[in-house]
Amino acid sequence: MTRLTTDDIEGIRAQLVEYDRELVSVTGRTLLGIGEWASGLGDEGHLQRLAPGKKMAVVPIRSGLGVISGFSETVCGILLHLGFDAMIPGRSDVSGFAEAVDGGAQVILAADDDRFVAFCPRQGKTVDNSRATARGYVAGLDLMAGGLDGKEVLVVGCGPVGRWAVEALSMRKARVSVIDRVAEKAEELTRWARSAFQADVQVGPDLEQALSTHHLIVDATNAAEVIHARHVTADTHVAAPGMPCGATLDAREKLAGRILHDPLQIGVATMACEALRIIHAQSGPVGQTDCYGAST
Ligand code: 2YC
Repeated sequence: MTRLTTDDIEGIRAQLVEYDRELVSVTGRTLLGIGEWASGLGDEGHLQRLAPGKKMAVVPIRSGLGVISGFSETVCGILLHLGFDAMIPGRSDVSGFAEAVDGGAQVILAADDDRFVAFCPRQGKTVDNSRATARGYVAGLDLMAGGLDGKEVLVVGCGPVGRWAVEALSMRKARVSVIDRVAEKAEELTRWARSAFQADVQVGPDLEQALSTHHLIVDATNAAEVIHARHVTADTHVAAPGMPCGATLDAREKLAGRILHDPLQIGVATMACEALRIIHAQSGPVGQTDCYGAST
């Protein structure tokens, strides 16, 4: 996913209550509810009973291009908004990790230039942001569209988010087509889907035709101006994770109420919910059957 800038994230914390209202109008659920739906925690509110007392930490990482001003604070603010006991240690990097663990954190979130990961040290497990973001946005599309079973969905962009979106869509029994500027990346993704979970994923036709014949679209590109107003009909719903948004301003106006897009929130909410399942599973079953049909 594209490296965020301070500008991308600066208003997020102050607008989380307003964003929840927007998400409820578009999907029927809040940020927490989408995270629960994405992570298989099922009914809204179940997680709230599990969240209190679960300590989380967000550790700033100075490697590579360094810290993004506001990134850790924004991630921490989203976790607090969801009801988790979240903090940022006084130190960064290894010292910050040690402080977090010593302080009893059961989930530690950290991002370098290549990956953003939630660590569950006691369980020896991790939650990857790209996979969680894909699952969160597919869950949101599922909620917007009233279910995806048997429906045709187009995934534009065959990078990590597109790959995990194909997995999440296939688990929800959607009929998936993928497209990428580099045709071989689309072909490779269909081969992986077939071998990894026996899904019959199609390589879409050219982009213009694919966008004109699909009403359910996941924009998993890191490009702007992929989806234009001419592609949008009254039945079109778009899930557009990360920056920049792939739908043009004109397209977003036509899509009002039928598009999901944010730089970080849905991905972090899904990471937190998936991490909670991991640490809670350690202490007895959660007792839900998740949206993937697996018992938890
Ligand atoms: O402030 C810090 O700790 C930095 N090391 C954070 C760098 C995050 C780089 N990644 C991104 O901006 C995007 C995020 C949406 C998550 C994945 N890529």
